[in-house]
Amino acid sequence: MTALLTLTVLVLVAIAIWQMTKIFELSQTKTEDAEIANDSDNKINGYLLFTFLVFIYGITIFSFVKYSKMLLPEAASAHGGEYDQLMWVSFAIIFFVQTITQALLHYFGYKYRGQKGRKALFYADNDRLEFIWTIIPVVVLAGLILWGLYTWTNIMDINEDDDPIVIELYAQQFNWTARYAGDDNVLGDANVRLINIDKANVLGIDEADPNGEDDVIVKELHLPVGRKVNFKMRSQDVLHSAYMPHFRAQMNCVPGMITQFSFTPTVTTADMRMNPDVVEKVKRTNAVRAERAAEGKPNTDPWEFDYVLLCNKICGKSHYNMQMKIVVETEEEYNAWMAEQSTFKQSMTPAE
Ligand SMILES: [Cu+2]
Repeated sequence: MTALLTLTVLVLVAIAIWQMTKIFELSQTKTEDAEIANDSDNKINGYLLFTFLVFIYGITIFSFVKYSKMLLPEAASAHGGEYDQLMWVSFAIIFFVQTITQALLHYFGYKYRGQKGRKALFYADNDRLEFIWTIIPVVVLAGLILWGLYTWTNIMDINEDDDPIVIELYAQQFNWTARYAGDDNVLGDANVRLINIDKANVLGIDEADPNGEDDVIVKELHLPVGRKVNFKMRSQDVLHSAYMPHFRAQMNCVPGMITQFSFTPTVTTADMRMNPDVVEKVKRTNAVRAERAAEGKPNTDPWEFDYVLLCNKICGKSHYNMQMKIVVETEEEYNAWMAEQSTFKQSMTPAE
């Protein structure tokens, strides 16, 4: 807020100075037409172009150095590598083209600046040049788009092969609930109209549907490593988006319909905690928290890395904190955890 105020004041002062300069100029008797740029004006603007070029290159390098550590660690899902590769190749191409075209743009702006006596050359067209600068983007973009489509089709191919676990992710303002399909691996029918808080039926599971009896409702998502998961998303109220950044997964949750996403987690939480990038990040975060603790501020407990499910649609005032912990573990740990959970039938409060 202080920064915004300072900025506003600075802008207002700049406008005031500019206006005063104009008044001063108007009050002077004109010796020459000051509104027409002369050679020295053009030269100054030409050099300013170079200064701006140095600025954008500088800020690019600065951002790379300073903010690269903010990027996500290696992907923790089977499809994540392919997804990252596509993104990095796109980045590299954009970066390469941007660097060269900006230099050319600013250099020519300087080289052909206005000069007394210089006349613009009328140059209709050059077929060869036109061909080159059309065909190169066509080939590169076609390649990227085809590769992207191929990757997209691979990632979005949701099927029942390889015995996936079926899990529902239920979104509401402002929390997540997960529902496992249970022993039969079939989710019971559900509808928001069937929600019955008195009977602890928070997800509106159809009590008459036998498939729902063994469903398991939880507030922490556990996934066995290496096993494919088919997620079915629902929303109770508004648009939400189930975002699992470490698995490179995101799918909108739309009221009134079921959306799907499928992936196979490949790295357990325990292994990801040993990833060098994650170790670094935890260290940095905890250093900040230790500082806050020293100043007597709240929220200073040391942080331990965990996968998270976040909401990625601005769905209301507590959107920022709409999250659920995800634990990726071995098959044995997962089975042991699942054995402790109670089914929908067991957890339902009998009607009085
Ligand atoms: Cu949300």
